Amino acid sequence: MTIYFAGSIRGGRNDRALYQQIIALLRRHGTVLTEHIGNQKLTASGESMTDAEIHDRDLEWLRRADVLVAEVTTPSLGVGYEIGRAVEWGTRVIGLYRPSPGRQVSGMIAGCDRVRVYEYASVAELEPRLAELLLPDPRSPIPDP
Ligand code: 6K6
Repeated sequence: MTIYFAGSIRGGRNDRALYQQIIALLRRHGTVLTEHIGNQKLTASGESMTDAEIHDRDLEWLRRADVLVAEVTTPSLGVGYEIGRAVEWGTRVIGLYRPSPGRQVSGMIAGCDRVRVYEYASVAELEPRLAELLLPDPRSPIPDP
């Protein structure tokens, strides 16, 4: 299984250690195309590629992925955009969200019937559920061709 993991970069890097842990779990289930998202050294301004190169490379990877796993707790325009493109292409999308007081996932994500948002409190809780979450949801509508 080819997995595209999405997590906030310019939206804020507070969760990057968590992204690393999730990526390590995902690697047990397939190839993760975006391991750099959890990289401690990757900052909002820290890569030598241009924005256009990043955009084009990431969309090419997303196009190849069987599933998009998006950590949506830290709101990010880029992650929202990737979710939108994946939905448009009929790619399976799993959102991972850690609820906290005063926060809510965007209605455009939580309200999209092609996105499964799984609420979790810790990576330890996520681990035993991951295999099941990565299975196609039989209730999902068949994507448009
Ligand atoms: C270079 C210059 C500035 O930032 C960089 C490195 N940036 C990125 N490298 C790789 N993927 C990126 C980068 N910026 C955004 N993305 C993609 O968008 C990733 O796949 C993330 O899931 C998502 C993060 O979007 P923002 O809006 O939080 O940055």
